[in-house]
Amino acid sequence: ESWKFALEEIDGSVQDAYAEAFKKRIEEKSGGEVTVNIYPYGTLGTSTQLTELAANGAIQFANASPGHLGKLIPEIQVLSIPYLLSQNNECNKQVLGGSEVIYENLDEKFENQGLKLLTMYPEGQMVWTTNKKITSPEDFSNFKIRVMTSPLLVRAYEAFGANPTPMPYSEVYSGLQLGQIDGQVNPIFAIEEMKFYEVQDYMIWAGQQQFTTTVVANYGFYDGLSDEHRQLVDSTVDEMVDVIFKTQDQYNKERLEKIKQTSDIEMIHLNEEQRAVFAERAKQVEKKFVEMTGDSGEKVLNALTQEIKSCEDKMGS
Ligand code: 6CS
Repeated sequence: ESWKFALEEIDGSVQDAYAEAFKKRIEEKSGGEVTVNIYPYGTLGTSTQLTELAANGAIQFANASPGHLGKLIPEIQVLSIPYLLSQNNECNKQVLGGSEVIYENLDEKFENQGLKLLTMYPEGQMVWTTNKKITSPEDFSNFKIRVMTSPLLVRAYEAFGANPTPMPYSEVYSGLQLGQIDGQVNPIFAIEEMKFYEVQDYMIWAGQQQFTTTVVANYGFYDGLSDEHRQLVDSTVDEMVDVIFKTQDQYNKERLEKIKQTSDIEMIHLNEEQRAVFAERAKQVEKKFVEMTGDSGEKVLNALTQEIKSCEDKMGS
């Protein structure tokens, strides 16, 4: 048996590290009975297209990031509300990797789209890269910032005072180079491997957002697995929670050093006061989210907020 796993990121990325480790485990544990083929970004299509392929069963597994999933599953955009996830990434890992409340609330939404939600994991703090120094919403005036294609992200960056432009990942580098956009936002490892830092002047930390992704399977495929194979998938997904958390942390640290060594891009960390101004604006985004998703979205929002808070209380952060 052969399973296809499609990525929204290129070779050497965090999603690639996940898929490689997943593949290795599945193939070993199944004694070679199952093989996994990995399709990095660029081989099968944009994020949106990969989700379609997984939903229609052309592929068995795919990464489907909330940043691109919002039109199909509006509730998943809860993960795109700025300043909602924890500053303590350990809590994000725990809640995204294991919270039954969150999965209970989201399972059905994915199933309705032909998808099985297998797992969610953080890939690192998202950093703005820009051609202009941005420290306040006023600085964002008339600033074209590329966002992923989920509708809530447009709302979020409007609330921050910018002109958001949704576009696929593959078009960002040329968009920056040609001046069609003035900036974009992504975790550090991606800024390095996609070379965005080469065509930008600033990297700006505002603490607003953790990049998160989901791994989905085709629903019919997952549902039709033998008990043995379902157990194989489920146990591997469980094991991967800690593995990928360490990897993303390491990749983001290493790649930041690489950027520092190879470029003179200016790095700016917004202070508490500057962040608070953006955080205040994020409250409008939370409202928009509830408007967009109604009761079901509000339930997910409340569950997530509570789970994060109780983790932070436990960890004393
Ligand atoms: O910005 C994007 O569209 C993409 N960024 C990352 C880090 N992963 C996948 C996503 O599609």
